[in-house]
Amino acid sequence: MAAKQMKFQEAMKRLDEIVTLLNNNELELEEAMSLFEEGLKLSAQCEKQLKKFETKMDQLMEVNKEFEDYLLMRVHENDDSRTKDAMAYSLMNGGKRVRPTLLFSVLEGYGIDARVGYPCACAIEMIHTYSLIHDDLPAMDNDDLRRGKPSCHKAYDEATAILAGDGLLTKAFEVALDSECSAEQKVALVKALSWYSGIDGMIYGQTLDLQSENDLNPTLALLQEIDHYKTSKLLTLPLVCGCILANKFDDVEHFRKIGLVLGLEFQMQDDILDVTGSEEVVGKSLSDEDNHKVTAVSLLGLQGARDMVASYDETIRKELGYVSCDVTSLSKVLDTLLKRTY
Ligand code: GRG
Repeated sequence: MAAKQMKFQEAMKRLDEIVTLLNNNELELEEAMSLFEEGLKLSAQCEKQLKKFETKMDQLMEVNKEFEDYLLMRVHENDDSRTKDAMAYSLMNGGKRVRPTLLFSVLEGYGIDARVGYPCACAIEMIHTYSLIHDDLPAMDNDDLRRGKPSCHKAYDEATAILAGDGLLTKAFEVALDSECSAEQKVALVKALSWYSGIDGMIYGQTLDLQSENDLNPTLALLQEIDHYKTSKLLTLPLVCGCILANKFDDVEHFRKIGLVLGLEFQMQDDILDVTGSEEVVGKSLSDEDNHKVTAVSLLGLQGARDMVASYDETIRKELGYVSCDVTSLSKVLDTLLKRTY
């Protein structure tokens, strides 16, 4: 393959091979020279690609900073209150902004500026934050910490945390309606926000999760159903909203499939990391296994779970091939999300 046509990862891999071969000192002079030249070309190519990547990252950072300011501005609108402080505390508390990033990359694929997606991405992040605040409450998961900091009801109090969640959920719809698009698109956005996060979406997932708490032997199907609703629905929402904002309703079905599989894969990776991450540190599996928690990995085995991840990957790639936009940026975001090691 000509050096120019190689992808960055392939070029880096080849460079690594060349360095190893050259270090072995077992080559004829002519072969060593030819490899050296190939290495020089590849390293120039990688440097060029890295520069391009840096520029892209700078642009993304700019969007990120601007979006953070947008979130802060929207959450503090109108009169101050203790509830509003609590809303802002949780909204600006170090979330990874996975869902906004998904929305922005879909828009980029359609050639639309990320700013067009700010109101909708803000609305989704508000709904995501409300779900985390309520999930941490004593009546639910009873977590004192969220993202390593006191959870909302610990930083404020339980009643304020309930109101902060309610405030974020309801504000989300007001903010989404500020999207610059047609009335038909706005109706579709509001319907999607409600559908994916509501009682037939994420809330149903939380309901199933609560119901299954005392089930000591949940089936794989049940675990996947919980993930499907609790995780996948809110990861699908930004992809679907991206299509709606781009007025590409024909792509919705494919993005819906991608989002649903993405959530299952995201959770499966989490379960795998829970085992392998611990293994790396102490040489044996801990956490979920030691807590006797049944997970997809304990039901399928590590290899079975990895095979499942590979088949999810395959489905996502296939569906990405059907959508009408450029999926380069979205593919990178998905790779980063799914290949995480933390
Ligand atoms: C209370 C209605 C209600 C729902 C709660 C979101 C949720 C449902 C529970 C939180 C627990 C959990 C592990 C849910 C699965 C979804 C998920 C992976 C949430 C975390 O998303 P990230 O990683 O969070 O994007 P950050 O902190 O980066 O924003």
